[in-house]
Amino acid sequence: MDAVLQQVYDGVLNGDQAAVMAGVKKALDAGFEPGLILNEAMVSAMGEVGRLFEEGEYFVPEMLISARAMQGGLGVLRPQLVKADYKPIGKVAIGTVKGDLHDIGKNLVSMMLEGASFDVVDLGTDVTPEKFIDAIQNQKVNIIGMSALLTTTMPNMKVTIEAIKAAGLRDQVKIMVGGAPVTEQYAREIGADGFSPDASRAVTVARSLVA
Ligand code: B1M
Repeated sequence: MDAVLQQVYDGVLNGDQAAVMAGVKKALDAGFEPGLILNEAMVSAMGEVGRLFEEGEYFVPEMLISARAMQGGLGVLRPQLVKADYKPIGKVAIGTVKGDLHDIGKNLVSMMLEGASFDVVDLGTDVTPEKFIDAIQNQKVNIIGMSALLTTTMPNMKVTIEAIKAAGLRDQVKIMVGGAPVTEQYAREIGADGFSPDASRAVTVARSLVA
């Protein structure tokens, strides 16, 4: 790996936010594509953090400081990922489902959607079905996006869809789901309209949902 990308990778792995932010700036100045910096250096380092956690070498505090370091780098990358010529093609309310605090993937999906000219309402983390319903009723969104990283919070996607149905709003929105444990089959089973395994394909799916 190129030295500057390695600096970003190591910074995420070691939870060194300043090194990640400086490394991302350097990589952008050196002409690296924002998507390449994101995937080769940052997302892959986060995958390694997960592996070290599984092996008992990293614990929650290490995961947390790595996540903060990655968020710092995303802050620097964001303007490059989001296009300037903004003309919304749809409105998406997105959040992590109730009980889930993992927001890095959700933030990436939001950025990519903004970059693809969607208006994005970020509902944040630990979002209750009521909050999603409120967004449909009061923010005129076309798409609800739900993210879950835990097998224990995934079922709250189904709970939210059932609540949207019970509120009589299901035909007013399309529902897109994603997150590491979520699969296409699971998305179908719970009655979602779309699934994406990553942030860039989330844009393709969202486009097809508003087409
Ligand atoms: Co947590 N954590 N964590 N964690 N954490 C995982 C998810 C875990 C797999 C680690 C492991 O054991 N290997 C494991 C889950 C196991 C399971 O359920 N099967 C786990 C656990 C157990 C936990 C706790 C329970 C730990 C504890 O307290 N004992 C706890 C739970 C907290 C909670 O949510 N209630 C916890 C806490 C945390 C931190 C707070 C420390 C931190 C999160 C900080 C933050 O997000 N602000 C954290 C982190 C960093 C991770 C790992 C290491 C990295 C997650 C990440 O950011 N990945 C993770 C291990 C791993 O994933 N390898 C792990 C990078 C991100 C870019 O990928 O989020 O998958 P991802 O998003 C992708 C796609 O999934 C997709 O696009 C994104 C970009 O391409 N996508 C969508 C995501 N949402 C989408 C929505 C869409 C479409 C696509 O449409 C709407």
